[in-house]
Amino acid sequence: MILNKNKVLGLAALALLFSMNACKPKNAGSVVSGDAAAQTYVAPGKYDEYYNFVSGGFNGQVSVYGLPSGRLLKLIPVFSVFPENGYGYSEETKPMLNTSHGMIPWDDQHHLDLSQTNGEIDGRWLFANANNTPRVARIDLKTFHTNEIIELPNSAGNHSSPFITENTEYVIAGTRFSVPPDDKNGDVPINSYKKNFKGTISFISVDKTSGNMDIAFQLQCPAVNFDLSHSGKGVSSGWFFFSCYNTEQANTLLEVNASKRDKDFIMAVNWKKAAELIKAGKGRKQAVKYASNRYNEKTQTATSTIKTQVTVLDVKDFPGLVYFIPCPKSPHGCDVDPSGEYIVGSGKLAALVPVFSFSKIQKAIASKAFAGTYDGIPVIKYEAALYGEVKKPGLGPLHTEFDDKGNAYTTMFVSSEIVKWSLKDLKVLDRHPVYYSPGHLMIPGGDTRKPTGKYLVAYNKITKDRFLPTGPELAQSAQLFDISGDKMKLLLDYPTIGEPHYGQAVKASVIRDQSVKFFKIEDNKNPYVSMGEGATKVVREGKKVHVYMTAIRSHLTPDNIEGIKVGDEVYFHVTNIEQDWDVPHGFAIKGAKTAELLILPGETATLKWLPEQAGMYPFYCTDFCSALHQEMSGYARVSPA
Ligand code: CUK
Ligand code: CUA
Repeated sequence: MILNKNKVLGLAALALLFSMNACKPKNAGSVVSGDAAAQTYVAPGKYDEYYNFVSGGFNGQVSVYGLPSGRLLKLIPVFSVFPENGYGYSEETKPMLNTSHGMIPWDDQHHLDLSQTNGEIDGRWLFANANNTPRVARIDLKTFHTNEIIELPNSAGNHSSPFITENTEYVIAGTRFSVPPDDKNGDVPINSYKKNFKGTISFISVDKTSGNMDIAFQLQCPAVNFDLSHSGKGVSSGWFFFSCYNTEQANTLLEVNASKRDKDFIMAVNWKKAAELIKAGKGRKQAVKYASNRYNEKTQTATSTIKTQVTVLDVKDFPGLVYFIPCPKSPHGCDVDPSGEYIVGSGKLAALVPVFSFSKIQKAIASKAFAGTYDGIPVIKYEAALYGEVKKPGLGPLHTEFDDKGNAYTTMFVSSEIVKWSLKDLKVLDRHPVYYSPGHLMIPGGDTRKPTGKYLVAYNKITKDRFLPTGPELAQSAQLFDISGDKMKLLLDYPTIGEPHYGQAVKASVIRDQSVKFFKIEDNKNPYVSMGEGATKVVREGKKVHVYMTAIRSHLTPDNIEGIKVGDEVYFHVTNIEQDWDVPHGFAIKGAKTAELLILPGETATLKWLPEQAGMYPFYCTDFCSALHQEMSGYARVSPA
């Protein structure tokens, strides 16, 4: 890396603009009044009104909160191993984290989208992206289990993902880093970017009944960075919109290279047309390698399959498929209003928020109001697509959501505030400081056809001086606002887990009553299930020792195991034969280099153990499950080989 003096100065200026503490709100100490407490108080024994799913960022998980209380309900392990319940450690769940690079125990999780029917949240599934090793996960909202993870070839930095179409026809994922396609030699000079690198958008189909995902097709695009996206809806049904930065196609993203253009792009994709072209056989087959991992709730076992082909459409070969719309400057958020008519681009280095009109875009296409082409793709004239600009909204606009009254709310990262503005006349109506530097915000249903208008949550990057200090590392935070009146009202601060990027929320009633309380033991098709204590056994197959074990209050059966030798591979297949809600049992054994198991009623989970030294190894239940929990233990004897 070679820096000249101008580049260093340019970088310093950018760093200053984005320095997290540059703009601390003036009334940083503001206190909310007593009725805010009443509005967020959920009495003991009462349920919250909303489920709120929040991305975990660099912890790779998804957390579930209740709103308006801000109470943490659960952490759903998705892309990272979770020693607390053995996710990624148990034999049943290990395949979920398989990729074409082998097993990966971590990722960076940014965005969530709830499945929709007719543009409304239907409460079936939650989709989550992994940024680092590109993947999309599907979480089943009956069990809150990660049921599927699919890897994305031709991608790197799966950031513009996973945003879904109105009827969950597709989960859509745009690559943040353009890379040489997987079937080309990727071992090329980095500065051959313009020649060898490509941007890719994946269309992942979702089976209407099972939810099973597969890559339906991919669009090969110019080498820009896709940052965020949202589906068209209503009038813009069948279209998808992506924010693109680094339209300079610079191979070093130092500010002088990647942010020198005054405008980058929103890319509009006619996905219905793309699907028709694929159906008509216009795609080309490309050799790739990607993992498709599914967890089967019946066999309670995950399997991983490596797939070897995708169908690709080169967008430049199909006129009418995609268009670029200039958007100032390094756009981040790309949000579509409930009617589908307005597309909001948030240029994080711009001092305005451009709002594009879908009907004007259609007219511009029909009348060829183009300002040239970009890598063979028509660029619509800015003015021809523009509905208007929100002037002086604040500094560092990032993300926008919508309420049910025609208002939009945009986060201002640099000036640390939420700005409410009217979609009709683009006038700023209200602004409220947040503490500090908000990334995304979320209104329940705020990216769907039917937003609610009661709450808004800001997800902030900086919390210093808001909570008790905990050393150099502080939790990031969420702030709950009441948006039912003309002015936003701050109700509650609460810490989050990992880095919250995006969130989703839905009325609790949509999900609550479908929740599985326990698994029926007679439905358990795990090949290593023990249907009762009488079915437990220890079976040796060469070096493998299978311990079929049951757990029920308050014993593990068998609890004395002899005959294990150093060098054996021991598999503890533990079945929790309880048939009641909320009675998990745990399983851990001394010296195990994996994790514990947490086994839910009716479930079987397997811990693999490789004893390396002769000796006596106690094992026990880790979850205080009854008055005799401490008695729920046993011994495994290991003899020399
Ligand atoms: S990004 Cu995190 S603040 Cu990954 Cu959606 Cu904008
Ligand atoms: Cu089972 Cu403690």
